[in-house]
Amino acid sequence: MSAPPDARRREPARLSAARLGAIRAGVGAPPFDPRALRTGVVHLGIGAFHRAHQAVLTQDAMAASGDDRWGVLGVTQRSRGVVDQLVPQDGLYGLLTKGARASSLRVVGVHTGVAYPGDETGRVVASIAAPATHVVTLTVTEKGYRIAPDGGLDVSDPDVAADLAALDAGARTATGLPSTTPTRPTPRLVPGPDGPPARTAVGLLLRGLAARRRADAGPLTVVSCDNLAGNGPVLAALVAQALEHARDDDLRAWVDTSVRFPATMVDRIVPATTPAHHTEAEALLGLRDAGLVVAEPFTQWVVEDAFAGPRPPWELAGATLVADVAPFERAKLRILNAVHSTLAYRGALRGLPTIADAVADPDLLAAARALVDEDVLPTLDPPPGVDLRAYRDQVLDRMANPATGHTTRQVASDGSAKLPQRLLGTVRDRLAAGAVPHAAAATLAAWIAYVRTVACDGLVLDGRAVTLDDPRADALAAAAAGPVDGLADRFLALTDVVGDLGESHELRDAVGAALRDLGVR
Ligand code: CS2
Repeated sequence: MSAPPDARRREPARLSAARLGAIRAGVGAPPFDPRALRTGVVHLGIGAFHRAHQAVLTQDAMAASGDDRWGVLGVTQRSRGVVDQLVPQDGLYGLLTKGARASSLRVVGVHTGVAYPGDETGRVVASIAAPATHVVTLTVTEKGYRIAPDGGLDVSDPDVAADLAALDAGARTATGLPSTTPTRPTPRLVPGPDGPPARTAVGLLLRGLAARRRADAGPLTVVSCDNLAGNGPVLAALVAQALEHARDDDLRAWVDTSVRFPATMVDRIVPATTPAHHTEAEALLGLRDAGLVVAEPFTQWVVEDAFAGPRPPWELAGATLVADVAPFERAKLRILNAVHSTLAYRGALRGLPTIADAVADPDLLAAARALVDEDVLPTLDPPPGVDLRAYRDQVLDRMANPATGHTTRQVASDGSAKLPQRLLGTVRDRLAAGAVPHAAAATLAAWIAYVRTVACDGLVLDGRAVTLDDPRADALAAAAAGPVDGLADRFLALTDVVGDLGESHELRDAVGAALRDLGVR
């Protein structure tokens, strides 16, 4: 005889709008009815970082202002996974904040929908083109921009090529003839909501912008929230390049006058959500939550005050609107993100699973401080009101928080896309100033040693094998293999990662020496 249902351990019900009333006391519930929100923002890249950062500030801004126009259509370009997590929950999810001493949970409810363009490009394009939408935000990670070695759009990337080929398909549909006759630069029709799925963020944006212009839906602001140096201008240039392919002067002119791409600096440490986080959050919430995200308490958003039209009042939620983001962004990338990478590679090489473990290792802490003090600080102008040494200490303190469980393997991923943004500018500036950047070279060496260890010897952290998680994994593994003599040179010959830095024999020597110091053989 089977046990009566009540005697079995029952799974808690799943978080959803209908169960908002069941959220336990002590857990922050959305301070408004999420079902009543209107959509004013489209966000590309609805991963954990967005959910723990811009989404929270948007919720707080709406709560503080009573302005309910800023619900967010979240778009996931990588897989349908987030759709399956969030749609059954009506877009609701928990944010578990892990301070060094205390945790807290709140429920975020700003997403009016979640879409995967593989299935629903049309819905996303139509939403970007809707008059009520005024802002598109992006967190697609460094590699999501598909930047070529020359800084432009990587047209050799198959997904970029597919998105550009969709323009040709559009032209054929429009005229009944192929548009490839070289002597006749007819505009290519950018496909509308009915076109094939867009595969890249820039491809999707191009489609959305063209549809918005066709719909005469008014100006739009596109806000990159990724860790790219000059993220706004970089994205503007990539879109401009995609527009060249469309050969549509009217569209180009409209984008020039009606679309703005402000720069931003975003900051919050968001570790991957683990089963232990789910257990902890479920005990607090009393509901199952497949969309849970985790973050440290600190959060910061500095946004260039250059919008084409209305925007959420993010300053009411703690965002700082400034005329020039560059000094903030540069300091954050060169200090926080570069220190993170140093600790991740060196920590992983010592078998340390978390960033907090790495900060607690006196040698690694010294290496992180040396990087900042010797090589980074001489390249920075302090942002207004910021003491960069105090900022360095605050950053190290945040990283020492053991409660987040932020792993070295997570930060170590995608080095070939991250290091050009966070480290190589420092190297370039130091070399230009006639200095040999030994500490920055040591970080490059730690990356190379990490790649070699993972690709050639195998590395196990916390009982799990590490894989080489990088868009250029094959090229990196090829450079890592072979004799240790010439290892630095082989990596510094990867011009699509390091540009022309390999021409500096001082740098090659410094990286070679640092590899020897790390005991690479
Ligand atoms: C980290 C960042 O994974 C990484 O590369 O350096 O995600 C970092 O945690 C954030 O930029 C903090 O704002």
